[in-house]
Amino acid sequence: ERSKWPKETIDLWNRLYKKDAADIETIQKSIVHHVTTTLARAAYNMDNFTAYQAVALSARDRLIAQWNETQGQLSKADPKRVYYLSLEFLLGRSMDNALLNLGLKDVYAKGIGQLGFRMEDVVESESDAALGNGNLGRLAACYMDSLATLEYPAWGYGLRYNYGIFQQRIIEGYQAEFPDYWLNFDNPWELPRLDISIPIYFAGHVHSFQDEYGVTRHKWVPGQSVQAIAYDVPIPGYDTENCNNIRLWRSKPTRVFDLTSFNEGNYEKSVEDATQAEKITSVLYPNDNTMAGKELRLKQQYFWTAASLHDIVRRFKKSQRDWSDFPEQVAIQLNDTHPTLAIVELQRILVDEEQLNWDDAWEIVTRTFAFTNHTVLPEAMEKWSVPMFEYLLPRHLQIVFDINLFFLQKVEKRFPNDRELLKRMSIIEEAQPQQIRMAHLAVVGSHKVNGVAALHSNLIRDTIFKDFVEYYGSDKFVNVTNGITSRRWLNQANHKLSELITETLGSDAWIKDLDLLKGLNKKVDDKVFQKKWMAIKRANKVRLAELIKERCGIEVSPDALFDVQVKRIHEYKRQFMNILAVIHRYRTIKSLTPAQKANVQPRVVIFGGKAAPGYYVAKLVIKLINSVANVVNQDPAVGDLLKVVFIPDYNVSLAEVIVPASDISQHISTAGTEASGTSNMKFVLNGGLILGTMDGANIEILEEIGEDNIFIFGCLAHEVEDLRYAQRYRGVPMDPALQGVLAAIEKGTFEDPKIFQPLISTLTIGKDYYLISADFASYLRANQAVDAAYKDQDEWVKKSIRCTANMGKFSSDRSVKEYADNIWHIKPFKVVDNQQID
Ligand code: GPQ
Repeated sequence: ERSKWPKETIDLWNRLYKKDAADIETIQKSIVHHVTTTLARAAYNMDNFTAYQAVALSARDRLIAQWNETQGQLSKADPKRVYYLSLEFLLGRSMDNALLNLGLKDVYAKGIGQLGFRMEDVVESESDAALGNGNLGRLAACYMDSLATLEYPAWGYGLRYNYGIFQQRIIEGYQAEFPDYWLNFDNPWELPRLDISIPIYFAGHVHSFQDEYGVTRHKWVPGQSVQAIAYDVPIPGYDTENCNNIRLWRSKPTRVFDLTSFNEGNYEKSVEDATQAEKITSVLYPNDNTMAGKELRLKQQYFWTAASLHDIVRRFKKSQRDWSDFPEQVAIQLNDTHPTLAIVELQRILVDEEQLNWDDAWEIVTRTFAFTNHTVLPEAMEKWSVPMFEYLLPRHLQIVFDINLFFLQKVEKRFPNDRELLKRMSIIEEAQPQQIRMAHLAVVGSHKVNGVAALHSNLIRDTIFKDFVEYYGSDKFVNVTNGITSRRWLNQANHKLSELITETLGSDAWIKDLDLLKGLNKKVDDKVFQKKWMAIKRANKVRLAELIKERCGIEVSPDALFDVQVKRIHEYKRQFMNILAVIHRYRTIKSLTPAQKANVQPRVVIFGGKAAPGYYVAKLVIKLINSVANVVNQDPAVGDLLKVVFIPDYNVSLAEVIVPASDISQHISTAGTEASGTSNMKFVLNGGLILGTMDGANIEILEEIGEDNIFIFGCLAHEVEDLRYAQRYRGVPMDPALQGVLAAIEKGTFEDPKIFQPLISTLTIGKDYYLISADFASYLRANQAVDAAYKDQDEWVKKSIRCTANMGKFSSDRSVKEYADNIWHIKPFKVVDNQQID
């Protein structure tokens, strides 16, 4: 303990420990130092990648200093902290963000410039940290940025996968998946904590016994153990000394992994088991909005939640407080149901290890946890088969059954003689075999449950959690509309626009207070400002056009309307409907006279996104897009009037180029299916308009920016059920335009139609679950409205400015503050820059 250090030692330490100055020479020295020592390279042997590594290591030194300072001061003050448990953190690149948040972007650019490198090239040398599927993981990353910026004491907990989300290549129009071994080069953005190694157990059996007071107690006697090793990822806040942490766990074998094999003297089996241990954190499951049900995934979930809780409990115990204070010191947010086992694990620790009685323990547990739901899609609801669960976690299964028993007893008391209700609410689904419903467990074990946009939060109250709302009352079910960080999604990704905004508003305070963008409303009619605004949009489109040329070999005109749909490929997101409308547009153009063609608004339709490797229909959509692109892009009768592009391997850093370059982006899910969407916010923040349905956060975006600045079409969420019913039982005919499009595919306009038959059959009358036919006519009309509006560039630029100006609500700073005030009850803790120990 440093309080026991002799005074001379403390003085010596304080004399030696000085934070690096931020002048250009100090920065250059540190870069050169890292090139020649850490990286062991000679100056003449330096390329862009080496320059990136050296700048990263140099920035990392500063982050570590801030990290240490933050964590030291937090340990001492010991305020209530929030722990954000997420199986996915989709961080993307870190260097640019680290330099921005440290306030050193310009001086580093100058420094590396004088050493002969362009910062843009250096930035491009970093590959993405892609430990996530879609925007559930990106949301976690935005929230970590806001938590640090707002100086909240917060830690993220996740897994350090060896393989992130797969790399997508397009081969003959089909998606092919390749492993993303992102750790090929050292990762400068993590700090391995090889000393923090926590044993995690699996399998075995439960030993029940009477304690000295005659109370029946249970002890888990595990059959396997592995080690969880900590890797810390510093998360600097913007314009603050605070630096938070994401702790990612990596699995390693214990000296003796499988006790059974070892005891049986089966050496080969022991070695085999040891390699199994490393597999736990090997790969991120590539499913978005669907549940795979694999045993290894359950192992991942327990491994991660147990290691994280062990860490959290150890930190709490240092304070020597009473257990009843635990919820006063600790808030744990469950990002979807993936970490729900943490509820069971904490109950086990409190009852089996800390010897609390069940009810006191359960009170602590439920006051600690809160749960965010991200979907209502039935195929995404996590369920674990009881036999598999029992094999891996026998004691946890008992606890789940007890939680369920006590819960159902209370429900029965409140609503007697309603067996159907008990069956519906039970954590255990009576199937063959029985299934554990993780969403029910998460609701029962949490004090707050939130959806991620107003519509979605209402939907979960009315559908999947309806019975629970009646039982608990509606206060437990709240809304926190998602948000995005303005640092990455405007300041970094669209630096020129960001500079124009700062110049116009006379300050860069908007970066931390996004509502200040409202000031741009005054400039909507200012011709000079409009011109600058559009020039930046055009430059962003030129940049994207170059990228498209380079990656897809397709030439597109930056003067055309850029129409973008980039997101995971999913039936509910309806990329299929988009490409069907593109076919319609293609056929229409081909039917026009030259004079008529002169009136057509040229359009580039840009797609991007990954499909889960096992999602056959989604992969066929990618194939169809590429087949259509092949035909359309080469048709001289169409020329520049229509181009279709599928950009492969969509990821965060690609999004940073695509988002600022869109005129229109599409968010066209069947109403009621997209929980929120967050890319919709990114596009609009960058002055791109939305073509979308009344779904997720589109609705709230409309409310903020006004209905004249958004193109809305399609049925409403409350109409969906009737439409499906009508389709199924009243024989509503297929939309005629859609019929024409399908006929064109079936006649072989785009490759062998047999390929697309399984896709087309999803539209068979009565089976069109996502209502493409029902929405098709209004979708085509909305597309025409987009064309017409775009032709009037004088009005379009005003719409574009109004979009950006009114997006303040969608800052993740606002979201995080709502969580902090209403759910976590935590307060900011400002780290002071003292650099002295005492
Ligand atoms: N989301 Cl359940 C994912 O990205 N992955 C998932 O597995 C689930 C949800 C998304 C959701 O589809 C979007 O509507 C949300 O905006 C996003 O989570 C963040 O809440």
